[in-house]
Amino acid sequence: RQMVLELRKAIADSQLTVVYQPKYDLHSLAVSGIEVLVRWKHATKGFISPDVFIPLAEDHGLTSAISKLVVAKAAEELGQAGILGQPLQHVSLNVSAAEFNNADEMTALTNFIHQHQQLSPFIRIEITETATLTDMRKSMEIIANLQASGITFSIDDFGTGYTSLAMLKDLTVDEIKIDRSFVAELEHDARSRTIINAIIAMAKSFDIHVVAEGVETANQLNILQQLGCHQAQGYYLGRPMPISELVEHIAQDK
Ligand code: G
Ligand code: G
Ligand code: MN
Ligand code: NA
Repeated sequence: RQMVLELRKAIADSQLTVVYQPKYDLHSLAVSGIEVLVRWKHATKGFISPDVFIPLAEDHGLTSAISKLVVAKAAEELGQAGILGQPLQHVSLNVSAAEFNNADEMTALTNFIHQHQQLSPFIRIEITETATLTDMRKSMEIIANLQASGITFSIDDFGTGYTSLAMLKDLTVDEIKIDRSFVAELEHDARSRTIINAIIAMAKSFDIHVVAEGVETANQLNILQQLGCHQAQGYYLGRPMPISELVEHIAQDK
């Protein structure tokens, strides 16, 4: 409807911008990665959440255009800021299920990423756990193609689906992000702590990097550190922010 037209126009006119949420290394307590998150700055409605417009984009075949815009914007801003590699080791992008399950679109995205040579070595792609479910064999192939080109792969919202364990068995993932619902209960619920502990132990034995998402308190951070989690992300550590704030945020680490 009206909103789809506006979204198409927003894509064409570059009304979409990106923000960056820091990911902290729990050993050094310094920023070691970021997640890139898209924002729609609407002329009259203010910022529209991706929770609203990504599903719309999925329904109208606009996700690959959005991904390209996000990559181009991140390449420009991060390149100019001079923080790629030092300190950023990973730049994570969210790719939606509709795009991930389309092999041609993933090939196009991979090629587009590699056109940005400063950025491409750091790119990590996040897929929500449920997005990989539709066809496990196809997912394996798509992930293998990404990895062959040097792009690493992460499972977002890990633990929320019904196939978490099957995924660890069959997919060669580089990273998992423990869903924030487990992190939220960490302090008061021994069972959540036990689950996180088990996820970390299992991931480590597969040589998979573990990130905890949704860290909102110092206490959660402490517990995650004690459990040996590699990296953490959340409002306590840093909200999604524009590039200028990210640069300041990183400078304050030192
Ligand atoms: O950043 P925020 O909390 O508003 O994100 C809401 C949802 O939108 C999250 O599930 C997030 O993964 C998703 N999202 C954010 N940026 C992008 C993007 O560039 N592409 C896709 N496909 N999803 C995104
Ligand atoms: O689904 P995904 O993990 O990609 O969603 C990313 C979004 O999660 C971020 O853009 C941000 O809006 C939200 N987020 C990040 N940190 C926190 C947090 O500590 N608490 C909550 N409730 N949401 C967070
Ligand atoms: Mn994510
Ligand atoms: Na997530």
